[in-house]
Amino acid sequence: MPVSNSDIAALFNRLAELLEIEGANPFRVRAYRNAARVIDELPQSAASFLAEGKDLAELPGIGGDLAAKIEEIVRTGRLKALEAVEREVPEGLVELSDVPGLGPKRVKALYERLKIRSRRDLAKAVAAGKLHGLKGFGPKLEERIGRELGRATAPSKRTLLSVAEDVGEPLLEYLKATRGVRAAAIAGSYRRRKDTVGDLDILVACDDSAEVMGRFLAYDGVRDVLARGATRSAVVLRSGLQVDLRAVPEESFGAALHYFTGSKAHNIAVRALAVKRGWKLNEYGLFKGEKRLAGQTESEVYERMGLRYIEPELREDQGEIDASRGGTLPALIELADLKGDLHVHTDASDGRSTLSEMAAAAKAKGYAYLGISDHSRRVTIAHGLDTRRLGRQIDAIDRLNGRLRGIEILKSVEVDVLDDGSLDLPDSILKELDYVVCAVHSKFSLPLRAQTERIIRAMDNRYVTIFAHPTGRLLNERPPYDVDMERIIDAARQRGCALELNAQPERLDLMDIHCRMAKEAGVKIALSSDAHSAAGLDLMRFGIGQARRGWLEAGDVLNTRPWKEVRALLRRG
Ligand code: DGT
Ligand code: CA
Ligand code: CA
Repeated sequence: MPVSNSDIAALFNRLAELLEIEGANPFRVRAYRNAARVIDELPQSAASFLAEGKDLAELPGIGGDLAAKIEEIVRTGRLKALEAVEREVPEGLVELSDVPGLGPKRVKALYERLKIRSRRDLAKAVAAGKLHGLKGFGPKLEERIGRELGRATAPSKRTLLSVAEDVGEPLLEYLKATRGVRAAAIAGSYRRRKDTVGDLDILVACDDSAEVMGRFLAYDGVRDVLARGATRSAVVLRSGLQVDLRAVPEESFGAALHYFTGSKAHNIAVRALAVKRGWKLNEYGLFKGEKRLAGQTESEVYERMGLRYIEPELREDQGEIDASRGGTLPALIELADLKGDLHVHTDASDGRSTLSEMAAAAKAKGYAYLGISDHSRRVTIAHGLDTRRLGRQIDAIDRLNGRLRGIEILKSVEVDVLDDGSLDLPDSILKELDYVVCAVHSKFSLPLRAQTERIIRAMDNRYVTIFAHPTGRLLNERPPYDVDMERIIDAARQRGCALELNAQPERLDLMDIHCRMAKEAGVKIALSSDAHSAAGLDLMRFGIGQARRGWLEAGDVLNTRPWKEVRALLRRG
């Protein structure tokens, strides 16, 4: 993987932060911060910039010294200057500057005046009242720091659902193959198809729990055993993911599955309904006094409670219980509803499969159409298409369609939204396409209003029909850019644009809550794999999970329809 611009920016920002803690010359600190911003906003990757023989020193704010450092990072992935400073600054200080309310300047003051060099030192000093009267630390700030320190330390990373699936499904199969196991399932956030999971909660119904527990602890992928018991054990797998296993009798499996699927908020709300009737609901069953009313299956539990079955993806206490009682639950979209995919790449840009390989794979999945949306020219790292190359692709698709039976290949592009909201390709070529996907790949740090208006301006183009991965987030890597989704949804509605739900496991963008907002506004969703290879078409299942969490039904999603109907919906006035 080439070093990305955001990697380079992160190294410079960290260097600036450490230098500031060290009390370095403020101009130097600012120069590195500036460089980070310039690189971050560069419309092209620094790596390709260099590969084209261009001189980085010509960029604003980048002198010869910075240019050499950028080149070092691109070549080696490292920055020696940063490593040198990292050796000088006590480790705890860096961690301290992550405490909300404490920037590098305050960390430096704490270190110099009170010899505070870790979160622990700081917690002690706060408790002892040593921050009183320290210049720059008023009572409000002191209170805030105390509060922040009381919280758990830096949030640990959650595991992507796709990674949890890779690790969890083989383990589940292994447990299912144990003698005496009647049923087994992964519950928790995994079953609710959340984009990330904190840990896996596996449930088994079995005759002999000791046998299952023994086999679980002996699993090849186990790194540490955290707890072992007759009906409950917990381990950490080599991937770092924690797994809790619970064994229950078969007659309680449904109640336990309901309990451990959660969410906690959903459980509490359902249990309150039981209590209202004078019943008791827990992981063993639904009881009236000593009498078991239900428990073997989840459906039975819901039914006995007077509720229609609630799909796991909806169980967040976001109105699903009232909808269940009132008979207004959505009929959630399923994978089999999809008739095509509207956003995939080929090896013309950064995909790894050819046009005809992608077409064959889509046909094998039973799709009636496949939309090719390769990158446009400005995304140089992805070898984006200019007008001439896109024109050639259009001809190639026409020829391919002449040969293919049973599937139609659609002509599209993932056109880059430029800094001012104009598009990276002229209308003269966009109008030759079946539809146009647009997306943001740069200037992630624009303020809320400017970013929102930039995107709305892109949607103003009459050929744009789908706005892809609308918030730009990359799970565990990059937060969403600042954008007013309410305004974006409203603008999409006015212009007859659709919003994409990108099924890539690290994107899942739109997020669930925004899917629901879009649905309520009557804005259609394009559920797209954004596949970069033939195998990538299968990532669609993660998008389906997110769509279901967003209460989407087949009718809310464009590509559950035949292409003719999609085309009619996308046609702009
Ligand atoms: P995660 O692991 O952070 O992604 O989220 P979950 O939802 O998997 O949560 P987890 O692993 O802590 O617990 C699994 C399920 O167990 C949770 O969804 C609901 C249930 N549960 C856990 N603690 C409680 C509780 O205190 N009360 C109730 N009613 N249910 C609980
Ligand atoms: Ca969990
Ligand atoms: Ca758990």
